[in-house]
Amino acid sequence: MPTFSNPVLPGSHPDPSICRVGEDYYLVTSSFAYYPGLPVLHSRDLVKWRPVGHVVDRPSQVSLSGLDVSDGLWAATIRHHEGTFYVVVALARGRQGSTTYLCTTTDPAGPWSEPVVLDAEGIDPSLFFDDDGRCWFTACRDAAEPAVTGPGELWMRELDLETLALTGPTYALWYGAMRGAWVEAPHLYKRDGVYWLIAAEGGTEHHHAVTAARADTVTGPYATDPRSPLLTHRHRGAAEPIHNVGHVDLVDTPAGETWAVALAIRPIDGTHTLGREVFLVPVEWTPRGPVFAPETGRVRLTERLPAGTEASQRQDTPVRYDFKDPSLGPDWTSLRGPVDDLVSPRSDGNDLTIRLSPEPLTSTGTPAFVARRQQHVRLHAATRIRLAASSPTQEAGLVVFQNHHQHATLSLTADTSGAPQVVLTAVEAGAATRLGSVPVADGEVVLSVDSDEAGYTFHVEDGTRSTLGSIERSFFSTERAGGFVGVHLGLYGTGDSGEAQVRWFEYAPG
Ligand code: 6LW
Repeated sequence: MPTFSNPVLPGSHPDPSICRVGEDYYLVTSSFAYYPGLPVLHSRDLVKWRPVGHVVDRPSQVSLSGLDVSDGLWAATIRHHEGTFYVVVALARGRQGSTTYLCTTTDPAGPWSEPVVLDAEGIDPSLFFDDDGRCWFTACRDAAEPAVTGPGELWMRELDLETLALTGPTYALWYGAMRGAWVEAPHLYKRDGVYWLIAAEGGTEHHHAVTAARADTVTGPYATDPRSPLLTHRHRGAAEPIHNVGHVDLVDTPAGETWAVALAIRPIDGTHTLGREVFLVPVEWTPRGPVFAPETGRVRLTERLPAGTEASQRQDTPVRYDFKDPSLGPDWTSLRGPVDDLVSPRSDGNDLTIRLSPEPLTSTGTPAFVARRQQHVRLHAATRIRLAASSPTQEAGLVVFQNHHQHATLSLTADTSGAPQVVLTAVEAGAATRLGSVPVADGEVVLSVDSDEAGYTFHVEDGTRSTLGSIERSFFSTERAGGFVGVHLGLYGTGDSGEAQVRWFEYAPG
């Protein structure tokens, strides 16, 4: 039987939402404080995905400034109705709560509209278009009753498609099957006349689970599907390679199958660094409701291909970015806003210029920083860079970035006498520790990092190769750093003045 490999989107791509138009699937994932925000990916077979754009690609749309890396754009839902694509998303601002936005477009590659603010409380908004063309908005919010931890109530209001405003009464739909905590990620589907409210419960970590309720009318009452949880790996032991399964969205294929996209992680010795990834799970609709992974009851690393698709596999090939194009391309992101004035390919097609900026990586502003997701635990990343630094306050180089409080830099800089050197620094909980340094020759150096299950080892090559040190893999894990994101690998420059030139950046899965 032809198979594919899960995850279909490795690396930090949490909270997937999917829709289909004809033969085309579109998927969005959370992007937090990374910019541009809300990547939109396209596929014809559910297995191979290509980034086509972002919902948020202009600073006028939303402000991410001042946010922690794991705040920002959370858990969007994408839907298509009569030629228009709709995305609803919550912008989380830590203790200051969240704002819900709606963006629309006729072309998912963009541009998407300026966002409309919806008068909606809570997170994880979703939309459901009923057969009569009415649109129903759902989300989760804190419940007054019963007392639970985190969001505990799924609620609904109609969305007026003319005014793009919520209208009419608010319906409290459901408090979850487990009534424990964090009933979230609601999506509504209709099958054979029955409305199915499918949600996540237990929180996005080990206890994550998919649960469901059903109703005969869209506004309820909803009754818990007693088979809940319908999908979870929380009962599976340490030998299970995939954990924290939940937050599903369902899509029907032209061949008549249903598949779910789910988030899950691949921990190693109890910690994960790549973030929450997208897994594809077969679903069968039965008279009793949806059955996830009907043959095995679990999400698998190797799964059968969707019916009607040709042999398909995600690509795990090395990439070398040589910055010949005027734009960096879809793999790269910055923090909280555009960095065109700080990090840009040179107009002559040679090199990427990084203008050093005083904004440190530990700030909640927009440092001179660009990065791409780490999508493979085993990996070699390298960059060829030059910087005429005259003091230790000028630095540029490679960064392994978990968040603004937790990262490591391998920087080309100068010592106090102005002689060039390369320094390895680990930042944990915002405090920096220098792990190693080595003098280097004037001119270009190659900075590199090798990552595997044990850790990250940092090298410099200036004619002679030196190893500056290693950091254990769990240092960069979500378990240690907290938050919701996976590691990004990138380039940065800090200082009051100066420019670094980057000849290339290489990402090679090993
Ligand atoms: C998201 C919520 C969650 O809004 O984490 O999966 C939040 N669980 O559904 C951020 O990704």
